[in-house]
Amino acid sequence: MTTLLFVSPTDNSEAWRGEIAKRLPDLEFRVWPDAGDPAAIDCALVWKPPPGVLAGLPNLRLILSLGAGVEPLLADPTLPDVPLVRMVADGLTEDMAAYAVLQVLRWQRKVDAYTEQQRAGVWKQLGHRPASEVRVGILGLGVLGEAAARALTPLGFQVVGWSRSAKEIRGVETLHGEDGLVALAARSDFLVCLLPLTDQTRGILNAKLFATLPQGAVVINAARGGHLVEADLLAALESGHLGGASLDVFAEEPLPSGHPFWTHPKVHVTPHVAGITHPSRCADHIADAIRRAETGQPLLHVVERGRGY
Ligand code: NDP
Ligand code: OXD
Repeated sequence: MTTLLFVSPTDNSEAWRGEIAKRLPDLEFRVWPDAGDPAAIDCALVWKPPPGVLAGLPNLRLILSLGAGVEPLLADPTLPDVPLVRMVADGLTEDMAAYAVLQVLRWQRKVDAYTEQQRAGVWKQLGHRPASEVRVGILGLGVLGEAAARALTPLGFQVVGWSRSAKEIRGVETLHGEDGLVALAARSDFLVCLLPLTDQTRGILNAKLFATLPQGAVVINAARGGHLVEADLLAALESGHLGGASLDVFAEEPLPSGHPFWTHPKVHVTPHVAGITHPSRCADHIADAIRRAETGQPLLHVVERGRGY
């Protein structure tokens, strides 16, 4: 029988307790810091645990991440060397695909401009480019990037995606490698970032990449704040080269008050909600991983620590 320690400063432990109990009634669910005997704990379900907490569990054999992105965990040098399974669940994937569609449509269909017109009582058609003439580039073709691509193609958008290894996705042009990145940027009216944050991807949304984007392009970052060089984005918006940005993630979260993004007329801010780990929609994934660990079956979605995702 598994004894699980839940460690998260932000997630609702009682909601998770309830959803996991429905699936694994025999599991013992403890919530940090009330860990009881640390030697009894064999599994941890975590989001941004304080560094060192997991190292204090001598019999830990499985770490389950409440997030899809695991770079905060990998940043802890004391993280125990046991399998680390990241969050891959339909609920989260659907949420992220919907966010990508929402943000592309809000700019393409001029939602903000029409909202302003409504407030002013103005009836004026602004026109828009048909989806078939709009090119969307997606950085990262993993679980979330592929789902975003699959959600955008039926709407008629021309979708091109970029990954580390070569990929084939029906209806989507796929590129990889350095050259692939430049080719993708050159033909992205919208650039959607869904990469993991690693040493290779940190700061990838920078002045050099922005210069390659077509005039008026919009940057959508739903991955991590560390991907974006904020000053470069502000400069590209000020110069008029970029047409706007939708940002869900930031170098510092919560976004500090007074930060220029809060009031920038071309920046749309959301508070890290693009893909939410709803307990009711994501507990199946957690229960499946625990059952696999208990019965010695191969684990799915294990992080490759060497590559950082
Ligand atoms: P995956 O691991 O499934 O996919 C990552 C993709 O990025 C893969 O296609 C991978 O290529 C590609 N990639 C990684 N490194 C490189 C590189 N150096 N060059 C080119 N491509 C690269 O991750 P997910 O899709 O599940 O999640 C992506 C990220 O989204 C998470 O890491 C997290 O940071 C963020 N996220 C944000 C949320 C929010 O609410 N804002 C919610 C959930 C996640 P390959 O396929 O070749 O390995
Ligand atoms: C995640 C996130 O990585 O919520 O899942 O950002």
